[in-house]
Amino acid sequence: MSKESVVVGDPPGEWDGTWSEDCVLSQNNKYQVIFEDSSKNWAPSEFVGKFINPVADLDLEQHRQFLIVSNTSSTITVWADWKMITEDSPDLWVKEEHKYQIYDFHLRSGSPCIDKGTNSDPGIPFNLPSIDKDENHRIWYGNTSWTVDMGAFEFDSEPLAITNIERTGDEGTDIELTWISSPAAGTKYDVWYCEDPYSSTEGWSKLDENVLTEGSTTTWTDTSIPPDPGHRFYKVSYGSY
Ligand SMILES: [Ca+2]
Repeated sequence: MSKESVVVGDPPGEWDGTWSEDCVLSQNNKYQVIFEDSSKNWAPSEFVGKFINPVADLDLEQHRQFLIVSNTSSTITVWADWKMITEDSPDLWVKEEHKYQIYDFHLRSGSPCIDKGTNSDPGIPFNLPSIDKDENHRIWYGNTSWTVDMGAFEFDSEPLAITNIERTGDEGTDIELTWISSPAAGTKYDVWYCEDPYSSTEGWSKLDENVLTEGSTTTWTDTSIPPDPGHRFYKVSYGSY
């Protein structure tokens, strides 16, 4: 990922600061650690999914970044190994007065990384996933074409979501599904159903696979419904490119 594209244009110092307390182990999850800067008044949850280097003054190369799970007005909770950031690394133990920096790796409008990837899978070890790190479509229109972006997040992309379900066919027995899809050539989807998504014994059954995209939405019809179907729940997942 181009460092320039995610750093240039960031309001300088907007999210930087200095901890007011030593970090503490979360009481709710032993793999979460909480930091506090009592001088801040952040919006709750505004940093969820972003990354933080909690010792930016010591780790200038920014190796040490943690995924932010949640935040309150003055605290930030991250996924972290408590032992690693305290006992195993006493020099890097996050204490009061350490400085931190928060990073957002989502591309900004105008980033040179938008639509500059390669849709054709470059192969191992860089297999193109079906979704980005936000679980949105991996290939989406940025500003020039339906081309994958560089980096972990696809700019302006949308999640895969079923937008319409309706009965069709002469007997009204077929069910037509429509979902948000990517028009990128070769994008494929799998269609699933189950009768009780909350059942502990029944799983999802695949109705069809590798359904080719039809554009910005894709429609597929379930003609397999028995005379007395009861309930039927649907989901669509990403097939492959
Ligand atoms: Ca794109």
